[in-house]
Amino acid sequence: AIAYCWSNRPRPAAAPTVTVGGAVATPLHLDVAALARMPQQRIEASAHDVSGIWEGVALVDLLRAAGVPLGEKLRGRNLLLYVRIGAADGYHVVYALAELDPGFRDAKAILADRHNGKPLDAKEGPFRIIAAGEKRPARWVRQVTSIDVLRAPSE
Ligand SMILES: Nc1nc2c(c(=O)[nH]1)N[C@H]1C(S)=C(S)[C@@H](COP(=O)(O)O)O[C@H]1N2
Ligand SMILES: [Mo]
Repeated sequence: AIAYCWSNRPRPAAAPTVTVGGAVATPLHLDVAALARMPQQRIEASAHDVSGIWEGVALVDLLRAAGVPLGEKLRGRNLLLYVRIGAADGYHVVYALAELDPGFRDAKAILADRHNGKPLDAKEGPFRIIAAGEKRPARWVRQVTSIDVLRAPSE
């Protein structure tokens, strides 16, 4: 006789992912392993009572991989593009695309998966945005699930 119900067996949860979508040429679904294959950046940052060293992938590298216009292509109507970061708790913030392009300004923003050398804990991670130059940590979104490129209306 079958001693257990197959569908009730415990199984590992799906690996957490971040999606890069919206007005992109190539939507992406990234897990920790996919992010680990990309160039890694490190930001030491502090804003109010949030501080430490975070490591992860530059947002601009994720956006480039998704085919978002950057560098010389970030002009005219493309300056209406913005990047909305969404989190598991429903929190959302935006960065203008130009804020994230080092061809435009000193921009250092990462999708971090490590804080002070360890994977992010459940409250913070597994993925968090950390941007250098912020005086308040309100856009350091914890528990990131989505990165969407959108265009503000021009009137
Ligand atoms: N997902 C998510 N991220 C968030 C917030 C939030 O409510 N949800 N609050 C922001 C604000 S307003 C602050 S001050 C910092 C607080 O960071 P901490 O929780 O690491 O102290 O997280 C930011 N990131
Ligand atoms: Mo805050």
